[in-house]
Amino acid sequence: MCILSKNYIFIFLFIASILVGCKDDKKSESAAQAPEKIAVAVLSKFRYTIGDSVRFGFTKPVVQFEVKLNGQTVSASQNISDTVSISSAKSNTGWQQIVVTGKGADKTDFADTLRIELISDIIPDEINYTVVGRYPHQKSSFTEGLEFYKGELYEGTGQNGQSKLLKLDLKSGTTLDSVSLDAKYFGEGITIVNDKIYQLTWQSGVCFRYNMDFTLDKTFTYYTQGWGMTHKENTLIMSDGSNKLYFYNTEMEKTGEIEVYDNNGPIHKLNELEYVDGAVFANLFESTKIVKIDLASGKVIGFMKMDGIVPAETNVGKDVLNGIAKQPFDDALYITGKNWPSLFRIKLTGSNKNNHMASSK
Ligand SMILES: [Ca+2]
Repeated sequence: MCILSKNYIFIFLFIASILVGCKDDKKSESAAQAPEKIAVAVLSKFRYTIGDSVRFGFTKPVVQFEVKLNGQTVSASQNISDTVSISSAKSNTGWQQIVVTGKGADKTDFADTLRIELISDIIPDEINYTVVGRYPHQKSSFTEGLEFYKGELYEGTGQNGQSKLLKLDLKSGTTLDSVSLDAKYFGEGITIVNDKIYQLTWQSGVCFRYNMDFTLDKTFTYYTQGWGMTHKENTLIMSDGSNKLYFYNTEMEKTGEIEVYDNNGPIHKLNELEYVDGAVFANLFESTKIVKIDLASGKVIGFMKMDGIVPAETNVGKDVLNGIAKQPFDDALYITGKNWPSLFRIKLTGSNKNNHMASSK
């Protein structure tokens, strides 16, 4: 019995030693077969202002090469110091892919992928405004979304156990209709398209779609966090707390995204949104600033300082500004915040021009 056990132990150790040996063999085999990848095309820096020439060099003599920017072949000029320049003038803001392929003087082919970050070439204008109206806002509402539809005001609110979709009387602030979310959901941005109301949730990845009588029509899922929401025609526009805006069709299938930048870098914490004439107004989380984003390019073209309307009694850092709505027939914006007692009607009164073009960094 004892001898048998010893034999088993011996056999086990023998097999184990073979397995370990095989593993080591594989390791040395794969190390021998995988040559080190040495980049031929290298960037001197990765961040550029749109319009700059993007420059890269070669680490060895090259006899021919081709450059693709986001999959499109672009013309590249090579100067006497062997650096290559391509134009970034037609690109959008954000991260872009450059692929350089070619042949070295040693007759070996190469293919290198480079990554550049393009920041905006526009200095945003400060947009001025005056407060022209003030309405009551329910202090119990932790505002996450605000939108007018066919003359009626709708609000989405957050916090687990307190999240609601509300239809409100603007003048009195009283509730005309409401539906509560299950306590496991933290309600976020809302938008209304073709008589359907969409409501995001923060971290659940679930979007609810309601009929105009507040009955649930459909639920969708998505892969990011849910923050703000608005729409342009039939395209839903969504933020997730980053510097990105995501585009979805009305069945919540993603159709695109843009990265939002000003002339200094990415603009993070995009929160509640409102689409107006080719631009999206977004308030920035934990800030009293609203930025105006050109939807075609991702560039911030203007900003508003909202410090003047933050109610004195708000809980600083928690009861932040988070509600922007535009009445289609009213040349004004309606602004409120989380648990604010008031909803303000403001008129934009022009902007301080900043000569627009930013210099290269
Ligand atoms: Ca809005």
